[in-house]
Amino acid sequence: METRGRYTREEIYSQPESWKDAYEVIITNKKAIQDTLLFHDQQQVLFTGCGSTYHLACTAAAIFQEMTGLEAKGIPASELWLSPKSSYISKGHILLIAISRSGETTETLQACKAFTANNRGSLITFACYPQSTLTQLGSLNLVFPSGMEKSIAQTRAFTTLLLGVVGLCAIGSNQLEILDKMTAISTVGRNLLIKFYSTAETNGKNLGIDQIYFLGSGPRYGLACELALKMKEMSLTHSEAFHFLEFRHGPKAIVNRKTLMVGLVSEHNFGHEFKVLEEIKELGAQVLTIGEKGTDISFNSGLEEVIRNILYLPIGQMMAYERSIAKGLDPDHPNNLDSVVKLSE
Ligand code: F1P
Repeated sequence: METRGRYTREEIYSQPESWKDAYEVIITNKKAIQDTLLFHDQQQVLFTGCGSTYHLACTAAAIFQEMTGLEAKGIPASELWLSPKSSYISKGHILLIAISRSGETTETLQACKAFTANNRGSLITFACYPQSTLTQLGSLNLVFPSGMEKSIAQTRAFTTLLLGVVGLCAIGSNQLEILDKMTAISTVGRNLLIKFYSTAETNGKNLGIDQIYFLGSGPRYGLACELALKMKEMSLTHSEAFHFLEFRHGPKAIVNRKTLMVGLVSEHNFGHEFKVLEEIKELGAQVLTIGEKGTDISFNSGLEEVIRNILYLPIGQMMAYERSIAKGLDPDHPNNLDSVVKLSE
């Protein structure tokens, strides 16, 4: 029995169960979310985090803006902390949503403390660990314990917090029908992991590949960044993320026969996105497509895009896990990393 990566593997496979608990957290806090979001006239909406949770912040901001029509931006917590003038508007009420698995990352805590001390607006926090420092800082603190993890690289935490964010956006935009439909995601996720396990394994174990790129646009750009980070952390592979059409503007030069291109394909820009992938294939790269239908890995979920976005993650995470094992590494213990970055202040 392989013991390397056993926590990561368990965390990846248990995601659909964890999503159910996250949904309950959102339902329990529905009124508090409505009160916090609707009470003020927000002049600026920012999502923040570090590493994985920064990528989540980027996806969250895109979803928030799509659903509410209000401008929103994802920004690393270190920028809010160290470069507040270039991050915040100078006047007006700001909504800051801070996301952290541990609730203990120094930059995130520092950014939130300064935000509150300077009376900049409302702070909502998302974390997985009850009693962590971050959960004491917001006007509303949402805690998702089912996302807690033993391994360093985030997998279950990321998607669990993402589901929480989608719930918050559904409530904030008063699209309560989206909230109702979110209950279907766990079953779809479970079936997806079973059905496409071998595709993830085959692609992950292919050591003939030495560079892996992820393409995603709109809310999927943050997801593409997160999957590239998984590849780096777990499998020490050169990996980057790009917006689909940006890939033609330079990055295309690095494509060769050892390239795997993973496309997080959307439904409404399917045609444009597939053209990019076809060009990359002609250059000799291998291409793997993930999307609702007509792709190598198809969700066939029938769910709204905002809900099914979460489904892009598990297969990419599995690929990183399999590649790590195939390279003789331990996915639970990436090189040079700790699960939380705590800086001496
Ligand atoms: C964020 C984070 C992780 C990363 C690394 C260090 O932590 O950057 O994404 O994998 O292990 O910490 P958190 O603030 O979400 O707990």
